[in-house]
Amino acid sequence: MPHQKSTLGEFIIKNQSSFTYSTGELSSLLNALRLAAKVVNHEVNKAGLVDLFGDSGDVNVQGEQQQKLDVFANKTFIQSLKNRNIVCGIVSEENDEFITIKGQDKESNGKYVVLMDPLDGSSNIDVNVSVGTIFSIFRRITPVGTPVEEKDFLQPGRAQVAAGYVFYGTSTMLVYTTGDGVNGFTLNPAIGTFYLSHPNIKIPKNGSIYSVNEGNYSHFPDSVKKYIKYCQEIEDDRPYSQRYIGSLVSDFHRNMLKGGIYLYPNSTVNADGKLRLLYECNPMAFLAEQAGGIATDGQVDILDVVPTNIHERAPFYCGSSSMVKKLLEFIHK
Ligand code: AHM
Ligand code: MG
Repeated sequence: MPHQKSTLGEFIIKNQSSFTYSTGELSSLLNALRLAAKVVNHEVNKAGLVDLFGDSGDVNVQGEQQQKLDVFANKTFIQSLKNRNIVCGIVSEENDEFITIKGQDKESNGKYVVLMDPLDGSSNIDVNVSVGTIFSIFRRITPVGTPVEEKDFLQPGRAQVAAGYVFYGTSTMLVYTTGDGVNGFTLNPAIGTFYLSHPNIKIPKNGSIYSVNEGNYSHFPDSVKKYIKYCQEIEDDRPYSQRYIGSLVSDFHRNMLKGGIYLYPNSTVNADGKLRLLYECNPMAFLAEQAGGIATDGQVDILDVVPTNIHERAPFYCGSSSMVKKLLEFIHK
């Protein structure tokens, strides 16, 4: 029999002992996410067959149309997390307010809070382009047994205990970190098991891809415009290739494996950019740093930003360390 790769379930258990004060609860939480990912994956893959494309008719807190699959993914992840008495609260892109979870004894006994974008890049669903789930996990700061409070969610990204994403693409992957490197697992759809396919991922120090919605160019800050022109110059290893899927998980994943920079700047139309700090930028920034890359809002590391609102946005520049440093030179000139 050929050598079998470790499964995600085995990997989670094996690494449990490396968490400080580990009691197995974080492992159980990760397993809840693993299960929900499989359910959502199944649904994403048959969306075209069962009338799951299109709008649900509802509008979320950002004023955007919610897609049917957004709603399904949101419900699935929330239910899976609720089933295990480990999480006391959830922030979701799809819910205006944070969700309080009470255990069977009606107390909020869970130790952790989860912040997530249950189906990111959802404008791509109807055209069969990859979408993803993004998650961020913190230990609560209020005492166990008391109701979860907003401040439990408003912690700087540096305090994350785990973060990751599920990538529903040509193959489905779950990529996550608990602060000890980044590991990627690919789903074998025939048997419904994630296998360790990308151990200890490192972002190449340099790359030749820049990813940005260049249609917004006229609205960008001058420094970012100049950096984009730099990427396009014929010099040394440039021009770089421009690759932009418009699905953060996919763009991030490609750049992490191949080397590159992702930019979603502030602009004259979006003063803080578009991406949400707590469930888009923070988890990606944790992964990027763990893989040897950099994530910044242009002034400070994303992980050091102190949030004041659960749905706040932040400019986001992330990827290969040399490329992000070069961009920062332009910003600070
Ligand atoms: P969403 O959460 O509404 O799906 O929006 C987030 C997405 C990211 O995945 C992607 O990187 C970005 O929005 C693309 O935005 P734009 O279409 O403005 O380039
Ligand atoms: Mg999103």
